[in-house]
Amino acid sequence: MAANGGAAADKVPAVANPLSEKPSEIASNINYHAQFNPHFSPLKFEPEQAFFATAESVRDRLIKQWNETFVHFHKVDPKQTYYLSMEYLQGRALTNAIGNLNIQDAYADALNKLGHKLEEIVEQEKDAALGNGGLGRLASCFLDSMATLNLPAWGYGLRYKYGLFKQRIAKQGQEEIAEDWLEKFSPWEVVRHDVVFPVRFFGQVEVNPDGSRKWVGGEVVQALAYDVPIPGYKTKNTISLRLWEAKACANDFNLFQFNDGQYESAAQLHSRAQQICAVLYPGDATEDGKLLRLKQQFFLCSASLQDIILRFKERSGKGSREWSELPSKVAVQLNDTHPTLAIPELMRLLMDNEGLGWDEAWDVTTRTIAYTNHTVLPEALEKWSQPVMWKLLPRHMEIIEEIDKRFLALINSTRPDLEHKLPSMRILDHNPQKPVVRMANLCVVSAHTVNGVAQLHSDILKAELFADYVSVWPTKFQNKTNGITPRRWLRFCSPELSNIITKWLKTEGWVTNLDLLSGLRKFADNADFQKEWASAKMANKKRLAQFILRVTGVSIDPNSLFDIQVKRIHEYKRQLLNILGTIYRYKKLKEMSPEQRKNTTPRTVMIGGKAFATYTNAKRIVKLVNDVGEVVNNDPEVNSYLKVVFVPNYNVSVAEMLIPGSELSQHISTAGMEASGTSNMKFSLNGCLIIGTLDGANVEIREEIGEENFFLFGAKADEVPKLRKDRENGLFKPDPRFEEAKKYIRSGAFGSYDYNPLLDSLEGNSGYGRGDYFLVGHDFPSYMDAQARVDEAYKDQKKWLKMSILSTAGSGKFSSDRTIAQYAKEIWNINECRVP
Ligand code: T68
Repeated sequence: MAANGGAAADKVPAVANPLSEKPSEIASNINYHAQFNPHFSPLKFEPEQAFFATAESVRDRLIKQWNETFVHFHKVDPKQTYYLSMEYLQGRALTNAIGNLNIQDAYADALNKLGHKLEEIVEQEKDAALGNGGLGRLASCFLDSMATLNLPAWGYGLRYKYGLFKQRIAKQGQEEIAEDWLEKFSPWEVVRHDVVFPVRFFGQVEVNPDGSRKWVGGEVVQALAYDVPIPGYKTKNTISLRLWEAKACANDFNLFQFNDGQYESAAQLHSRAQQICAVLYPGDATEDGKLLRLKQQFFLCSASLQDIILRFKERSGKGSREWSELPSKVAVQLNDTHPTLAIPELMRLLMDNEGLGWDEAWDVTTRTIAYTNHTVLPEALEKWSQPVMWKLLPRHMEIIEEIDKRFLALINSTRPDLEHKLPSMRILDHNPQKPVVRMANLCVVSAHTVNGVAQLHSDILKAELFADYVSVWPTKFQNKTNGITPRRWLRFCSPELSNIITKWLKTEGWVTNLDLLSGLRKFADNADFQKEWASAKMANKKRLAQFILRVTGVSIDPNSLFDIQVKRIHEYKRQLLNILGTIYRYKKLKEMSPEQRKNTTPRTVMIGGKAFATYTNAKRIVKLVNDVGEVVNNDPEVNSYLKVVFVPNYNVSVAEMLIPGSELSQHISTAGMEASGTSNMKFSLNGCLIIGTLDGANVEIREEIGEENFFLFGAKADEVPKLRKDRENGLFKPDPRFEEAKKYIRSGAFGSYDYNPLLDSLEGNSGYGRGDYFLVGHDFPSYMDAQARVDEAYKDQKKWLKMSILSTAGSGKFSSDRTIAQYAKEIWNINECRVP
C-alpha cells in the first residue's frame, strides 16, 4: 500500500474540486481527506483508512445537496412528514451513496489510482444496525424512497451507542457481543451543536393560578441532534435522518464532589443520561430495564416534537400562524406503538407551553398523527404499567386519563350498543393486579389513520384486533402493503442481474419505476435471455459460496439448489419446520443406495438469524441448526447431496450477499402471524422462488407472480383457530414423517444437547408455547409435499429459469416507492418538493 502522503501523489493534482466527477480529482480528494483530516497516524493508507477518506469525500458532495434541500424546503414551506421510529436498520452507506449519486465508476477508477479496489473498501464499513429486523429495515427503505420521490420528509430516531448485538456461534450455541458501530466513528453523521432540547423525566405537576398545568422538577437531560444524510437516487434531494443522543446538562457535573474524591456521585447525572441511548432494546426482564425502554421512547418523542414545533414556528415568519394550521404543515407517522408517547407529548406542548385549550389541542393532535401497526402477536402489543408511567411521566398520565375519559363518554353517548365492549376498547386497563396503559388503543383512539402492512394483515386488524373500533370510525383503517427499495435490493446488490435487466428492457427506468419489470415476462422463454440470466445467478452463487466458506469454513457446491431462510429466529416464523424437514431429508438420503441418491436434487440449506437474548426456544433452534450442520456436512455418504449451513450474524450486508445468490427461499410462518414480511419481496425481486404459506405479503406476491411460480403449502389463516381447537380436543393425528424426524433428534443423532424441551413444545394438546401452538405438525406433510415439488421443478432447469424470471417480472408492486407514494397521497397529504 502507498503511504497516504505519497499515495500516487504524482498522478493526481494536489487540490481538487470536491464536486468533480473526474476520477483523478476524486482520487486527489480522497487523498486530501487522508492527509488533512487524518483519523489515523500518517504513513499508512490501508483499506480502513481508505474507507474513511473515501466516505468523507462522498460526504462532501452529499453535504452540498443536503444543504440545498434543507434551504429549499425552508423556502417553499410545504407540508412535511416526520417518520418517528425507534429503529432504523441502515446497513452500510457507501455503496448506496455513490450508487444514488451515480458515480460508482468514477469512484472505482479513483480508488484504483490509489492502489485500492472499491469492492474491498466498501467491506470496511460497519453496518449501522439500529434496529431488530423487519420494522427497522422497513424504516430505512422508506427513507430511501422518500428522498428518491423528492418528498419533504424526515426520519427521527435514536443514536444508540450499541446497536443490535453481534451473534457468535459457540459450542453452547448463540452468544451475544456488543456491537460497537461507533468504535472509531461514523463518517456519515454530522453533530448539530445548535440543535439541543431539554427532555424531562419524573417530577410533578403544578397548577398555575389561571388553572393551567405545568410539569416541573424531576431530572432533565439534553437531546442533541446527529444528522445523517439520505440521498435520493439520481436526484439532488437529500433528506435527513435525525438521531438524538442524550447528554447531561453542562452544570450537572458536580465539581465540588469530584474534588472531594467522590468521583462516581460527581458524574452520576452524566452516566444516567448516557444510559438512555446506550443500547437498542434494553432487556426488559427487570423493572429497571422496562423503565429505561420507556425513557427511550419518551426521549425520542419529546425531542422530535419540540424540534417539529420549533420548525413550524420558524417557518411561520413573524409568528402569525394559527395552531390550527399545524396539520396542514406537519404529518407525524408512528412506526408501531413504540413512539405512542408523541400523542400526549404533543397535547402537553400545545396546552402547557403554547396555551391551547383541550379541544383545540386535541383537534390539532388527532389531525397530525397517524399510526402503523406491524403485529398482531399478543406479546408484542405494548402495555405499560400505570404506576411506572405516573412516576416517570405524571403530566402525560393526566392527559392519557383525560383521553380515556372522553373516549368513554363518546362511546356512552353515541354508541351505547358498544358499552359491553368498553373494558377491552379502553386505553386504561384498571385490572387491580396489573393496571396498564394499552398503547395500541391509545393510538387507535387518537390517530386519524391506522394502517396494516399487507392486505391480509390489514384485513385481520379490521376483523379481529381493532374490530370494535371499525364501527366507530369506519374510514380510519387502511392498508399499505410494505415495499423494499429496488436500489439497495437489486440495482446495487446484484449488478450482474441489473445489467441484464437494463439491457433487455432497453432502459434503466425500472430502478425508479419497478412496474417496468413486467416487460421481462415476454422474454421468460427466450433461450438467450435465460442463458444470460442463469450465468448472472451462477456468478452470484459462486460469490455467495466463497462468502460461506470464509465465514463458516463450510464448502458448498454452486451447482446445488441454494435454499435460504434468513430472518429473526421466532417460533411463529417456523425455522423449526425447515430444520425438521431437512432432518427428514437427511435420514432418507442415508437410507438410500448410492444409485438412488443420484436421482435426488442436491441442496444447500442455509439458515440465519438472531435469537433475542432471553428467548430460550429460539436459541435452542439456533443450536439445533448448527448441530445438524455439523453432522450432515461431515457425513461423506451424503454430503454431496445435502449441506446445512447456519449463517452467523445475519445483518443487512450479509443479506446483500445472500439474496442475489438464492434460488429458493422459505417464508413459512403460521398463517395469520407474519404481518407482512419484506425479505420475501427481496428474494422474489432477485429471481428466487418462494416456498411459503398464505401469510402476510406472500399472498400478494403469489398473486403478482402467478400461483404456478409459488410453492404453496399449509393451513390458511382462517383455518388456524379451528385447527388449534381440534388439537385441544385430541383430534390431531401426526404425520409419520413428522414423528420420525422428531424421534431421530431424540435418539441423539445430532449430539447430546437436550432438545426435549423444544420437541415437547410441538407435542401435548394446548397452551401457548406448548401443544404445537404454531401448527408445525399440522403443516409438516403439506410442507414436505411442496418440497418434493421443488426438487422436481429444479430438475428441469429451463422451467426453473422461467419461474425465476417471472418472479422478478412480477415484483414491481413491491417497491417501497409505491408504498411511500401511497402513504404520501392517502395518509400524509404531502406533495413532491424537488430541489431545482
Ligand atoms: C415486523 N415487525 C413484522 N418488529 O414482524 C413483519 N417489535 O411481518 C413486517 O414485515 C415488518 O415488521 C415490517 O412491517 C418487527 O420487525 C420488531 O422488530 C419489534 C421491535 C421491537 C418491539 C416489537
